Amino acid sequence: MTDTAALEEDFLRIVESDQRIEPRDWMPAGYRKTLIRQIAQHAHSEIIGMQPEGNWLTRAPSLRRKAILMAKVQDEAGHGLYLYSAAETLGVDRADLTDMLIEGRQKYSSIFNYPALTYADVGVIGWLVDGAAICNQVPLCRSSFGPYGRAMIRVCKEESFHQRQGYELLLTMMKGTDAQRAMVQESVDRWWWPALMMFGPPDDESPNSAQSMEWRIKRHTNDELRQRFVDMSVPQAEVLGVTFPDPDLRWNPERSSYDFGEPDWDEFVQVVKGNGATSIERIAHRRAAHEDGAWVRAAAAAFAAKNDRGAAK
Ligand code: BYC
Repeated sequence: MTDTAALEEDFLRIVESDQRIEPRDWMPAGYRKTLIRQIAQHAHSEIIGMQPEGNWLTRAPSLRRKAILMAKVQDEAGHGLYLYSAAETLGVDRADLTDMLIEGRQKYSSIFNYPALTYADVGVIGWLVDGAAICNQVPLCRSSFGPYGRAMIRVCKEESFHQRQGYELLLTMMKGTDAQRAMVQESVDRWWWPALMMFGPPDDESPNSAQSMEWRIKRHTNDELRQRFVDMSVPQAEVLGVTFPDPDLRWNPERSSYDFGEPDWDEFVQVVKGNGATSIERIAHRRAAHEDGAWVRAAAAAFAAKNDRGAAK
């Protein structure tokens, strides 16, 4: 057996016995590449994901709502940072990943290319977008790559709080006026299908799923998680008193699950290609924030260099 074959065998034994691969362990080049792609895309999503809600910080309807929203948006920044750190353990540099994002060479979640038009959107993003994220990310806590799985544990705890704050905001609005109830329903109508698209393309069009599942980076297919999310969300919508904009949505007693319609996959492809309603604005905003922060990075580097010189004396 060649050295590489022995290493590969050892790697698969670790993965298949549900132990963790750590940064210094040998790993196939494809495993490293897939993880960098997925973790970087995930980190970028957390950072770009601050924008739709961050947009409402100055217009929150009360001090209480403003404090909650500020905490949530800051949490998303934290998630981005844990994830960039996890990616760095694979030998990439966060600065390079940021460059790839702002140059359009790496993706971020399709969901953040839709605008947040009303304050109900803040609630619906918490309920459905963070809800979909939790559904997707809880299994990632058992991902075979140690730093990613461990980052996900903390992220999921915080996302659960985000989901509940969104639902609580919507429950409050639904107990309000007819106009507030209509605002919630209109928001649900806009976000439902994009939330379903967060899980990625259907299984038969998902090029990465099979290999990622074999390596236990992913634990479920895109369609399995989408179904789980639909089943979880319908009873919550009933309690809230809203409906989902899908005429094909109905309980299927044979499968003990809800049947549901097909998302518009052409729209998904367009959004992922950068043709979403807010795609240009999101990247332009991220680029401007990065450029505005150049002096902070330069000052931090100068400070660190000065300390290093002091330590060397
Ligand atoms: N949007 O083979 P597939 C949050 C890409 S942030 C854009 O199925 P995979 C939050 C995919 O990358 C939550 N692109 O891929 C933050 C691949 O591209 P390549 C973000 C998508 O990786 C702030 C191609 O399509 N969560 O919660 O096996 C405020 C083929 O897809 C999308 C994560 O990032 C998409 N929706 O599975 C509030 C979770 N879907 O090969 C909330 C971690 C697919 O051309 N990521 N693509 O580069 C994952 O679990 C997996 O990467 C996915 C896709 C399930 C998303």
